Amino acid sequence: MGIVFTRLFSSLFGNKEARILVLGLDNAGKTTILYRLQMGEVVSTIPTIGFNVETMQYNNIKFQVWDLGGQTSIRPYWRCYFPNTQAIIYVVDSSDTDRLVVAKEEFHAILEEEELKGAVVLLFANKQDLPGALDDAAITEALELHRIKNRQWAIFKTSAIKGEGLFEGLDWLSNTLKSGGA
Ligand code: G3D
Ligand code: MG
Repeated sequence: MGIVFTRLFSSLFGNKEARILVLGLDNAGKTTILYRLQMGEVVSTIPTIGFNVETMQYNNIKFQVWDLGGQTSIRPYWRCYFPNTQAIIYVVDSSDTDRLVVAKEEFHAILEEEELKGAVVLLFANKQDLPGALDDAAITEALELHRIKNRQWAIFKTSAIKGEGLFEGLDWLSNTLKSGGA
C-alpha cells in the first residue's frame, strides 16, 4: 500500500499544506486503515482538552484521525483541525447495525461544518469480511447519502484487515482531487 499511495498522492497538492481527515465512530477501523497506508510514523497526541488525535504526515499532507461520538463539550475543539482539509474519509463499521443511526448523525453534523464545505468525501463501508456486514448500497441508504449536496463523494466496500477496497477508494480520491475537488 505504501508505494501505491506514494504514486497516488505525491504530486497531488504541490507544496501546499493539505489535510485529510479520517473520521467515524470508535471501532470503525480508522486506526487500522492508517497503519495499512504505511506512509510513515503514526504520532498519537492527546491535547489537554481530551480527545486523541493520530497524525500521519506524508510530505505536505497530514492524515488526522479521531473518533466521533461521545462528549459534546470537546466538539468545538475539533475545529482547530478543519482548516485546509481537502478530503474527509468517513469509515463505517458495516457490521455494527445498532450504531448506524449514530454514524449517520455524526456524519451529517461534520458535513455541516463551514470550514469543511469544500472537502471531498470518501466513505469506506468497512469490515465487509464480517458476516452480516451491510453492503455499500445498504450503507448508502442507512447514512442517507442522498442528502449530500454540492460536493463530490463516493462509497467503497472495504476490509481494512484484509486490505481490500482501500486502494480503489484512494484512487478515486486522488483522481477527484486532481480534477479540482468538490
Ligand atoms: P478505530 O480506530 O476506528 O476505533 P480500529 O478502529 O482501527 O482500532 O479497529 C477496531 C477493531 O476492528 C480492531 O479489532 C480492528 O482489528 C478491527 N477491524 C478494523 N477493520 C476491520 C475489518 O475490515 N474487518 C474486521 N473483521 N475487523 C476490522 P480489535 O480486536 O483489535 O479491537
Ligand atoms: Mg483508533
